[in-house]
Amino acid sequence: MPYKDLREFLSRLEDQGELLIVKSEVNWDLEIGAILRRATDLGEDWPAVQFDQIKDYGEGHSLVANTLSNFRRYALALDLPKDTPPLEMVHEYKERLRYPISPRLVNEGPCQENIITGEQVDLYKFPTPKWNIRDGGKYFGTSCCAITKDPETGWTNVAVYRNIIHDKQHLGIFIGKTKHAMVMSQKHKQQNKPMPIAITVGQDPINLIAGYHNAEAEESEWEIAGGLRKAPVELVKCETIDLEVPATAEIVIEGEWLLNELREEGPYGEYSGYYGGERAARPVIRVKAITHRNNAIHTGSILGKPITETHVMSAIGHSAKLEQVLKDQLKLEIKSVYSHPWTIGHAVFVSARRDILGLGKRIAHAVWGSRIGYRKDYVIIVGEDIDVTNLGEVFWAITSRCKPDRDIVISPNEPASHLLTSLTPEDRRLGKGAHVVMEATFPADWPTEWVPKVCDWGHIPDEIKTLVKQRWREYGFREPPPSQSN
Ligand SMILES: Cc1cc2nc3c(=O)[nH]c(=O)nc-3n(C[C@H](O)[C@H](O)[C@H](O)COP(=O)(O)O)c2cc1C
Ligand SMILES: [Mn+2]
Repeated sequence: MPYKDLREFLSRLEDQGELLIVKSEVNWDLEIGAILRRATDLGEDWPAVQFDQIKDYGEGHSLVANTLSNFRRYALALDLPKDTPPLEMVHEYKERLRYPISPRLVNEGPCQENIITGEQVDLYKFPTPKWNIRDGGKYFGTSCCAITKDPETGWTNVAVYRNIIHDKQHLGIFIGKTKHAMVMSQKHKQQNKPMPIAITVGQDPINLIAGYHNAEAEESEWEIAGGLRKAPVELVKCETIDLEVPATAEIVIEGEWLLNELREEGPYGEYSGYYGGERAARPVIRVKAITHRNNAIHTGSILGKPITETHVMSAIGHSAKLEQVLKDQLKLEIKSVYSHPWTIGHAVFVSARRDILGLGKRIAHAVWGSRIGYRKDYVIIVGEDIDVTNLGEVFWAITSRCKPDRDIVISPNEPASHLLTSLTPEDRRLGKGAHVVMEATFPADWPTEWVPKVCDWGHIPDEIKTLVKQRWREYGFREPPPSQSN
């Protein structure tokens, strides 16, 4: 990897014109959030942003956001050329999943250049924005990794769960029932022991990608991070708890997840594009120590309406994991898998052969049977000729090949995310939703003569294609970019 930590990655972004450093003073109270929202809504051409002067904080307190919110920056994080098309990134990610690398324990790291313990701990010393107007408070952890250990097996989990600041020494945590740290916390509770938890803020982007990865139980995301960066993640031991954290993290919270305390948390502008996780009593972390690098860089992730960082991350990471399940593990005859960023990680488009009876349903059941796929509420099957990264082509396939009463099957009472906004509040609480499979391919049992012929550039005879391409400039057109000149 050409970068070893967040700082080197930021230099790389700057060299590539993918980072804007704002030197003017900005207000943590809604202004930073609004700047990032505008840059997000204006489209993918906008850079990641580093704020160096934040009101009430002064020198030496920077905050960076939107580092992975477009495909170019995601490609740079994977050390690929920045114009790598999404499906190539999916394949590369899936390939790297085959070679996990264990983390390496080192004696010291810059994340412990400063150590604050006991009464000195004050979460408000770090520039945490109030991101959105309806947020239930200041969210310290948005682009963060929570590290926990299973008390029975010693398995280490790494995942991104949001953290609100309750007071100087307490954070709240918002976490789904099936998430690994939640399962581990219940085991700690049974043993009547508060759960040690470390939260790192400001890290190598690969660690964030790995924290977002839907690893299986007993599988450590550190090994996946090692595979993705093709080198081990270097970890150091925490000062006050029995956990290890990345040596180059900017800020590390060392704490314990309390057994018998809940505090009101939420809502927050969520990845669904709406405020989500309405105010309710949720688990609390008591902060025992904060360690940080000199001039620590705080990172944040603005979510909300697509396309934000999580949508880019789900488009590549979820698609890679699903492709691994469908193609490599189950050997289903599929071409491509894509969870388009505008589907907020709740749909998957799969292109596959049309003529294998029952293949579409098998794909859907396989998706729903997997950990990564059980909340892919919409499985849409298209033919091999459809580009699954192109929403227009997918909708063309649906409207031209899918007969609703024949090709759409709805499965009620399926597990659903508690953030799914199409559900009633009661069903959200229960996690009760529905799934649908839409087969947007002409039926497998149709004889070939029934299958309509597509009328596009592809059906033009080769000699006429060659003639037209040769004379293209003579007609007065300019050459199309290489990616479109088939
Ligand atoms: C920026 C960002 C914020 C996230 N916030 C939360 C959250 O607050 N709660 C949650 O349960 N999952 C959240 N997630 C999703 C989890 O990180 C993801 O599902 C992860 O795979 C869970 O890991 P686990 O399987 O080890 O539990 C977030 C992801 C990202 C990228
Ligand atoms: Mn996990």
